[in-house]
Amino acid sequence: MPELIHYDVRDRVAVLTIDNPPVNAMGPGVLEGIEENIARANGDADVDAIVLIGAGTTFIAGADIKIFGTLKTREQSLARSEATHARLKRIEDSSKPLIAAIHGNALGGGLEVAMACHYRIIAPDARVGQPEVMLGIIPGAGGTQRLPRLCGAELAIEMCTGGKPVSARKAADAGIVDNVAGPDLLHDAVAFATAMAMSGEVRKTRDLSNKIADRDAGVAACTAARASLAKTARGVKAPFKAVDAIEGAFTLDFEQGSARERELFADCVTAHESRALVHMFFADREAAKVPDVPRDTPVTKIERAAVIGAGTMGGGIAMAYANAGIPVLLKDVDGAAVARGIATIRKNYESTVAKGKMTREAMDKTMALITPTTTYDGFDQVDIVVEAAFEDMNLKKEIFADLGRLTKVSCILASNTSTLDIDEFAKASGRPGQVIGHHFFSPANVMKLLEIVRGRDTSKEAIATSLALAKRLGKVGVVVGNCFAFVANRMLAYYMREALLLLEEGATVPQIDKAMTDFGMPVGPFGMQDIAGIDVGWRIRQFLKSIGKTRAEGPQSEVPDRLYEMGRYGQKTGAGWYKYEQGSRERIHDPLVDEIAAKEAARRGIQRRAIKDDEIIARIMTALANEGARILEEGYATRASDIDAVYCYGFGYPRHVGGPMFYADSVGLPTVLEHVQQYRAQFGDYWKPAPLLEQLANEGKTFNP
Ligand code: 3H9
Repeated sequence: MPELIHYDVRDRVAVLTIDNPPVNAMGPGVLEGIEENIARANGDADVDAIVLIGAGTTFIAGADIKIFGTLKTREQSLARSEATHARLKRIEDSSKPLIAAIHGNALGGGLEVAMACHYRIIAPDARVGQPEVMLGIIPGAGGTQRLPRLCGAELAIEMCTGGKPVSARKAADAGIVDNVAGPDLLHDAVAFATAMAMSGEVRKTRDLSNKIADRDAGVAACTAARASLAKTARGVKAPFKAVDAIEGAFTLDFEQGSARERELFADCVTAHESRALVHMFFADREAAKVPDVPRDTPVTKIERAAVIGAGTMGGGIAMAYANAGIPVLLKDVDGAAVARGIATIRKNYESTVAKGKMTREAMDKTMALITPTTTYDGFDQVDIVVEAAFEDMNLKKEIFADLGRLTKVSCILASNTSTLDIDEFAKASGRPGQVIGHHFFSPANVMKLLEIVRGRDTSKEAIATSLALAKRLGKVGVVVGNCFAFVANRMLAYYMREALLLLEEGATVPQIDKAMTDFGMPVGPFGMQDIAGIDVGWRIRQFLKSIGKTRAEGPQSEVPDRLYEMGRYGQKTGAGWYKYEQGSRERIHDPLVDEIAAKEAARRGIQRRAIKDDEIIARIMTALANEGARILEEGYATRASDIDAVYCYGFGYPRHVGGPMFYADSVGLPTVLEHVQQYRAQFGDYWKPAPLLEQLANEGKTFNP
């Protein structure tokens, strides 16, 4: 087994270097090794003080997240947390001064180890945080007790409930760390350790009382935090548990507070919320791995980009590039179209500035990266072009033929199409290896999903470059195959089909939307269409009709067509699935829509009935899982967790539920299969079970291994 902790002595300071690539997570042997080496240093006559530092790019990224999957029971979780608490206490009991030297990240258990050291010094660009809530848990190694003792209630609550790391400067100002180092962290840490050895001072965080002295203020901060979380943390429990644990720092002594933290930690680890969020943590990272595209595949460096089409999507894509600091040409057919696009972009940035989320200076700098144009001048210099023109095959073929001639050979030619076959324009470009789908989601500068569509001839380099670029743009890139509507919209079609059929069968628009928002979706299917525009959906249906396709198998509800014919396009026309008062986005139930649905139901011979919320969730989720299974067996997604990532980041499916495939796994595939069979008997053959679903259910397996 490789040595996880290296022991060196420099100027009578023992330097313990944690070496567990890639992020020094606290896997088996790490914490044990730290403890053993601290004991060694304490017994080493040539050592006066100890520095704990990480090898590679980071200090410690926390507990090894894979371990949580092995904790099957509350007792096992409790035992794990107890063992870690005891070990950190022994570490804190070092009689020689112990200094954590933090670079990169000290996250979760990593910060908890650092806080069990007597002092902390940090590199200027490093960050510290307690991101456990992102995994559905709370700090389980004393973080909720030591952090408030260093920085007080407010920041401890913010860090443990929000999960966002804080900068070195903020950590120093708040008292979480003692010193910000210069460019040579180890040098400064050794000097700091020497000074501490001379003073002979050993300061244990658990003995500090200054920042927790005001019990009433601490309790009041926790009460206020719970009230605020009740509005913002819908459907999740971990942030509330974190507050409960932090309150213990103010109302209990260290031992009792720690015991309470362990109990709350154990409650969280085995809950569905944590299982789902841990699944999503790995889903995000697995998505970047494409079996036949090795990690060392060469990538094109993207230094300049161009976007064709300055409409809503093109403008958003240009913003995504500019936000990542990449200069981008924004081309449209005439000056007026480009000017409109630029005006919209400016308006978007202005509103970010008005909300205080961006400075005007940063806005001006970012806007300056976007160059409007109506010609192909400069396209020979760019490393990538993203085409976001109208969904018209002939137009796209022309554009790709132009791009094939005008851009440099290494330039990636991406299309933001959501419905067309990218192999067609790949052919037209004459450079099919460079052509790839980059399907952004609206608003493209905000939504985190980038569906990377692999065509028949797309090169491995183009795929690897797209994945690296997605990360740079702050997106989760998921590589999918070139099937009709790709993965995200293909799944969405089944989600919408069921919502519309449920409406015809007797559920109401607000009922279906509420069932889905209670489930965790940010907005229900009808509210979402009112935002996107019912006219947009109508145009897509007309286009599909023209190429002889439908969005999803099964009956096609015509209720949306009736709304379109009435000019009810959604929020923008003051009416759609809901009514809206002038200038307001508040959704008001419109009985007229129920009447239209009832008429359509009568026309199709459907007997209307009262529908329970449970049926709404089960029907919609079963439709998603069954279609997901088809996508998997047809090979258009690499793994089930890729589909989970697509649905979470494309449409806001709740991460704490884990994505539609993970949800199906947690319901149990035999139950999902039973639902499909029952619906088939009740509604017709369009509810055919996907063979993969049948196979896995019969074998007692799950979509996600
Ligand atoms: C915790 O600490 C609980 C405690 O309170 C105590 C309980 C008793 N474990 O993200 P990247 C892998 S909970 C295992 O692409 P980056 C990751 O899967 C933990 N593996 O790199 C990937 O593997 P692969 C609290 C981990 O540079 C590789 O490392 N801590 C862990 O973009 C590279 O990761 C957190 O939640 C881990 N802890 O970002 C921090 N972390 O290459 C989680 C990473 O095979 N980590 N991996 O796909 C992060 O936020 C980011 O990884 C970090 C680096 C910012 C550190």
